[in-house]
Amino acid sequence: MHSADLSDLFGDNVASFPLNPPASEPEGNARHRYRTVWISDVHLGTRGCNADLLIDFLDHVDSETMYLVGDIIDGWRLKKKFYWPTTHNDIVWRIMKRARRGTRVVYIPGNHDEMFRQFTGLNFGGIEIRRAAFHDTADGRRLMVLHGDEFDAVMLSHRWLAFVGDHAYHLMMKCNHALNAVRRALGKPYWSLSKAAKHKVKNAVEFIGKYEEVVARAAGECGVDGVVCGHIHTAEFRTFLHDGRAIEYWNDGDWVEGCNALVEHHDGRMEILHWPDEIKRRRADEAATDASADAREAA
Ligand SMILES: [Mn+2]
Repeated sequence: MHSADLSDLFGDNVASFPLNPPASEPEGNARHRYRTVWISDVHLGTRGCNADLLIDFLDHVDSETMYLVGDIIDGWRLKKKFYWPTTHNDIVWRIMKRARRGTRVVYIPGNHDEMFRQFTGLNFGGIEIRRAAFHDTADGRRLMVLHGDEFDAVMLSHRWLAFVGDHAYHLMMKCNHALNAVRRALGKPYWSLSKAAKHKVKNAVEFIGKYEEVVARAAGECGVDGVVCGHIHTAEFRTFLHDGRAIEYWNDGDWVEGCNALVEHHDGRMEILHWPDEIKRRRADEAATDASADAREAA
């Protein structure tokens, strides 16, 4: 019975689940400690997940509270094709260890990991599973935390446009040239694919703007000061005026393309981290320290 449930979730590939113990966390790493960390849209179980960058993030950052704001595991994709490298195990392991070390970990499943929503209210290995949460910042703001697919029904008319990314746009621009060579050979007039694409990208930008407003207004209606969500893979901070009150909209981005996290400092100040930039800064600092040590040695 149990194995039937599992194969329903993972197809016929349960046997390929890695059984070797996860690589241990580097010891003595001084983690920068924040009051709160939010991450979402990790999409474990897909090739798109930037597991190495997320492991680096987890090895350098710690917090009193950590919110996992949905689409952490991609159950949709796993059902179709089993993909679970050891690095994805390492991430789950690190988060479990974090909970055991005393970080309050709140997991709010999204639409890609909605199978965990049935466990709302339960705790697994110290990880609280919630449908949504309220977070009080150090300076007394109350924020609503949810994944954000709750608004898909409202946004349905242009939902698909969210997936038209920059990359797809550039690819289309390239295709345009080839397409028109063929059209020319067939004696057909020039047709601008890129113009059509540009229109779609413009719509995607409009979609994101509209989504942010819809979510912020819903938070305003709930009487809170702001909202933290994920879902659309676009890290952003904006404020919207709703009934004369400023409502904060925070999106913590994703670990597929952006590799972003949202953090709250101990004074309540919040910041969106773009992790590749943080790594670049760290490397530069390390190089500077090495250089000054070399200079001292040479002197
Ligand atoms: Mn989602």
